[in-house]
Amino acid sequence: MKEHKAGFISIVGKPNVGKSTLMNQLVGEKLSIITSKAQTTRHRIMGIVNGETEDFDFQLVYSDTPGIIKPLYELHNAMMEFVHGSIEDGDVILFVTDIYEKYDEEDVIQKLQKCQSPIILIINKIDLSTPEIVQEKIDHWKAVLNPSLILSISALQKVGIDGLLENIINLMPVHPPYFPKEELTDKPERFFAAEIIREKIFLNYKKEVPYSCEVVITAFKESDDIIKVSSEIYVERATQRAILLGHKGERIKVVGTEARKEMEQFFGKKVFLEQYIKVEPDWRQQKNKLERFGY
Ligand code: GDP
Ligand code: K
Ligand code: MG
Repeated sequence: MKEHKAGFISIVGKPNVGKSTLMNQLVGEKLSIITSKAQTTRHRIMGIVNGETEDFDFQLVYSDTPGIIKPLYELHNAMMEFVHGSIEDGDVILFVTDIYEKYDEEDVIQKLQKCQSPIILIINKIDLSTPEIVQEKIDHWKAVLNPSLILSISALQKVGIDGLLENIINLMPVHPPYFPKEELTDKPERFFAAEIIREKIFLNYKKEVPYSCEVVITAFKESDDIIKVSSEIYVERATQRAILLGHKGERIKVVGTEARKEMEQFFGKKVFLEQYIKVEPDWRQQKNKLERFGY
């Protein structure tokens, strides 16, 4: 019998450095939504990978997390709780930075310095950089954090991912699996349906509107050949509802079509999608409303 290794790998870092892109590459599935906007990821999302090497079987449980920010809303406090929980649970921390990152991350560094688990510091987006700049970043991070390992990668172009994977597996403790071997994630299908809609909203609207939206799946009924999904999109103000709808509802229709197509790919089945837009004043500021939305 081979030995079994298993552990939690927490992916943390500032907004937009490529955490979700990296998570999806490591898991081999698009579990986490990706946009060029900061604060797209609001929850801790686990992605589970099972595999084997010559010497042992393994289960890697990755957590993608929201980008580290200074909280402005009650929602942000809940998001940062996911990040702190992740750092505390991680057997290995992947601290993701990119070649643009400004050196103003005191708060994060303090938290990481106290962390007992090994930290792999990742410099992402090297496809947009030069070896000289990458070396500068490596020197900087050695000086301020001195992590167990520094790797430079391009999550988008899959450069350096295999090397990273090898290092992660090496650092995993001997432990039985935490999740059944057929499970891909800790989140239910409804969660992904809502996230897919949220991503399409982020991609189709500018400025504040996507940030004011929350998506709730009110029905998810799967039969042999189709999944019927009903969703409610909450905004904070009637004006945002009008923007979301667009003239004669044309703009939200685009969101619906894009989301339905992606759901069909994700679930491998035809999807019928319903969308309702509702106003829930100041939901981002109110604890009881956030709880209802799962924060
Ligand atoms: P997160 O906020 O840290 O989760 O970052 P995302 O994964 O959402 O990515 C933010 C933006 O950076 C998206 O537009 C990605 O396509 C882009 N991105 C991520 N990784 C890379 C990379 O290696 N190279 C380049 N050029 N862009 C990347
Ligand atoms: K992002
Ligand atoms: Mg993200």
